[in-house]
Amino acid sequence: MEKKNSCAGAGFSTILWGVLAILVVALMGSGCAGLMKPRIHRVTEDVFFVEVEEFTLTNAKVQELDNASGGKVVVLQDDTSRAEATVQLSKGNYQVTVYALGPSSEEDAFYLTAGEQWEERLWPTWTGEILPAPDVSLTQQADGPCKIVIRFAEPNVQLDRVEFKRVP
Ligand SMILES: [Ca+2]
Repeated sequence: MEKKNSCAGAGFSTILWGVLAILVVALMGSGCAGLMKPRIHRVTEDVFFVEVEEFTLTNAKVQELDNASGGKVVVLQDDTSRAEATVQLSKGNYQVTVYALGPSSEEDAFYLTAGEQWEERLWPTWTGEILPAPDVSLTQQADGPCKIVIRFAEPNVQLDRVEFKRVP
């Protein structure tokens, strides 16, 4: 009887550890879980883009803009604002480019984190029209999801799309 009891005890704790392990994995994965997976718009074999308006948005406003890709842009409202998404990437090297409109030089900066890279403060090359910000290099170690986060730096920046270009 005692042996049986200890066996049953072991079985129960195994189940408990199993449940704990599942919880831990779920928590670790929650960095990407639940984020929007925007549609991939392929331009060439090595280039595609995603619309920022299809990201998971926190304290951000979607606006219509005629010459924007998809006819829409996202404006982050304040320093709590962010636009986040998970993009499925094949293993390899990429240049990530955010296209945005900054109305003025005091209203054009944002922060970008692409995958495991450091967060970078970026702004489009000129004001008043939708233009690319400088490329950020990204290495995807294995086929799988890559998290993209754009954070508020300055007001009224109109974020249009994020382009991925495969590079050697
Ligand atoms: Ca757009």
